[in-house]
Amino acid sequence: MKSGQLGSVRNALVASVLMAGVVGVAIAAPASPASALESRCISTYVCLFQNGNYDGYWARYSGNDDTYTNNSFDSCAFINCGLNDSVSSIDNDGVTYGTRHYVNYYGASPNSNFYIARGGYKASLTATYDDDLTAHRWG
Ligand SMILES: [Ca+2]
Ligand SMILES: [Ca+2]
Repeated sequence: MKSGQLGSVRNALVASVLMAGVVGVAIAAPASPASALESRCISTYVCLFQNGNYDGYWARYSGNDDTYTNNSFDSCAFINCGLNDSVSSIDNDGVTYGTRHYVNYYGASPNSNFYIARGGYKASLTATYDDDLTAHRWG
């Protein structure tokens, strides 16, 4: 093999390694909420956000809430922004339990719900849950 050929093989190899690196970054980027949340969602809390991608007003809970009726997001409590039927993303920073999130008040039947394991998060919610959550429980 001449040196020119070796050079182009090497260049092709470098290009494919760079491509692999770009793909790897593209896959990893959108998932983790850690950097955006660190100042708001802290260990042992579940954090509820008004908008997708952990944006907008937020509320954090260390306990259960069986109905969000009349609740406001923590970050705007004095201007009375409703928490009920407004949550669009969630970060569970629990260290022991996950949380179950309900469309209606806890105890209603039927009541669509989903579970987020401890340390889990959802940057967006499906249409069934987006802007419809009314309660959550740990466990
Ligand atoms: Ca929302
Ligand atoms: Ca609801």
